[in-house]
Order: sequence, then C-alpha cells, then structure tokens
Amino acid sequence: MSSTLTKNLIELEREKVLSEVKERLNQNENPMKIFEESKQGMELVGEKYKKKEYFLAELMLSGDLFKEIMELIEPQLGEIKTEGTIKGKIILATIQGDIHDLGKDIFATLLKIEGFEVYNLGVDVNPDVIVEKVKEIQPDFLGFSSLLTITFDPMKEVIDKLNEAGIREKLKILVGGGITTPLVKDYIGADFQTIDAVEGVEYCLEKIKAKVVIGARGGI
Ligand code: B12
Repeated sequence: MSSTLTKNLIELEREKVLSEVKERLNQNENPMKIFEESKQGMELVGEKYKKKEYFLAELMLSGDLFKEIMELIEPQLGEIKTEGTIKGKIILATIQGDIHDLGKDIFATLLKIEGFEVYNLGVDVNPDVIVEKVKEIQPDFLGFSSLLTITFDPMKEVIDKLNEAGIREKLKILVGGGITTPLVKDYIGADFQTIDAVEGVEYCLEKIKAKVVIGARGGI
C-alpha cells in the first residue's frame, strides 16, 4: 500500500509533499524511510508515463520535486567525511545519451558519507572520457548509472576499451539504475548490479575491506 507521501508525489502535489517531508524530518524520522517512499513514487510516475497517462512534462515535474526532497533529506543523512578518512576512489557517470542523474547523485552522496572519494562525471558522458578518467585517477571502482536501454552498448564499449588497455582487472565495475538487471551486468561485463544505492555502497565497503585485509596490490 502506498504512503501519503508516495501518493502526493505521484499526484505532483508539491506543497503537500514538501511540507510532509519537512514535518517528518522535524520529528527525527529516519530520512532513508522518506527516501524509499519517494523513490516508490518515482517508479509509479514512470509507470503512468509508460501507460501514457503522464507525459514528459509530468516526468520533469516529478524529477524536480524529487530533487527538492533530496535537498531536504541530504543534510540529515550523515556527516560527509573529510579527506584523511578516504576508503577508496570511485568514478561515477551516466553515459552518453542518458541525462537521468537523480539516482546517481544519491549513490554519490551515500558513498561520500561512508568516506569514499567520488569523481562524479555527470550525465551524457562520452565513453572515451570515462576511459581516460580511469587511466588518470586509477580508481578502485567505476559506477554506471543507467536509466535508458540505449546506454547498454556505450557502457559495454567503455569496459571493452578498459580490457583492451589491460586495466579492466584493476577495478570493480558497478551498474545501477531502475532499468538494470543482472543480464545487463553480464552483457556489458560489469562485476555488480543493483537498483538499490545502499546495496551498492555495501558492495564497495565489502570489496575495500577485502583489499585491506588481503593487502592486494593493483586490483580488488
Ligand atoms: C524522473 C525521470 C525523468 C527525468 C530525469 C530527471 C533527472 N534529473 O534525472 C526527465 C524528465 C529528464 C526524463 C527524461 C526522459 N525519460 Co525518464 N524517467 C524518469 C523516472 C520517472 C524516474 C527516474 C528516477 O529518477 N527515479 C528515482 C531514482 C532515485 O531511482 P533510480 O534512478 O533507479 O536510482 C536508484 C537505484 O537504481 C540506484 N542507482 C542509480 N544509479 C546507480 C548507479 C550505481 C553504480 C549504483 C550502485 C546504484 C545506482 O540508486 C538509486 C537509489 O536507490 C523514470 C521511471 C523509472 N521507473 O525509473 C523514467 C524513465 C527512466 N524515463 C524514460 C524515458 C523514456 C525518458 C525519455 C526518453 C522521455 C522522452 N520522451 O524524452 C527522456 C530521456 C532523456 C535522456 N536523454 O536521458 C523511461 C526509460 C525507458 C527505457 N527502458 O529506456 C522510464 C523508465 C519511464 C518509463 N517507464 O517509460 N526522465
């Protein structure tokens, strides 16, 4: 059953949504619960769009509203760790052709809270730019956020090029975003797939911990 917040978000009732979020945060409710209800609302907006009950204008409004919710939630999520406590480096990108960034930016925030150094390349990123950035930064992880099916081939292109350059095995590659599945992970040649940012952070923490324990060099 949907919560009031989810329902009001689907109906694009901006004032009602924002006042409920503010009130619940004032009452010290766990921001992740508010986040989950909002995410559910976005999925249902997507379904309405698919059924042609909603159009691009509604998608845009829902995206803006979701951003406003996140701006209210983020300060309550936790302290952003400063340098010196860096657990690992990660490059994040939404690849060429895709401009969805809400999920990617949430994943970025959660990673920073856990002490990761995040290089967020943004949206609509050219595959070659990502390959070059991996060579330059030598990160522990590369994360793709994918919301459109047209992104599968360009993501695969990046991983193929990393393979050709002999640096693929030096990092773990994650793919996330509402439309991804384990099949997408296998198709593009990534190591991990999820549609849950918290699970993605847990994966990174687990791999970094294993790296520290084993003392692995040049790869995790
Ligand atoms: C909001 C929205 C938009 C907004 C985006 C605003 C923005 N700044 O991002 C706007 C209006 C711009 C937009 C445009 C379009 N959209 Co749109 N959009 C959506 C919608 C409703 C919500 C997406 C969203 O932000 N969800 C909330 C976030 C929090 O969820 P999330 O992204 O899944 O992220 C979570 C996890 O997946 C994870 N995660 C995300 N990334 C990563 C990465 C890693 C590494 C990890 C570990 C985890 C992780 O963390 C998040 C939290 O847990 C979806 C519907 C849906 N079901 O997703 C359609 C949807 C994605 N859009 C769709 C379409 C078709 C379009 C357009 C083509 C429409 C058009 N005719 O122009 C354009 C494409 C523009 C482009 N070139 O990119 C389709 C895609 C279909 C497909 N299979 O390709 C969807 C699925 C709607 C539908 N059901 O048809 N859209």
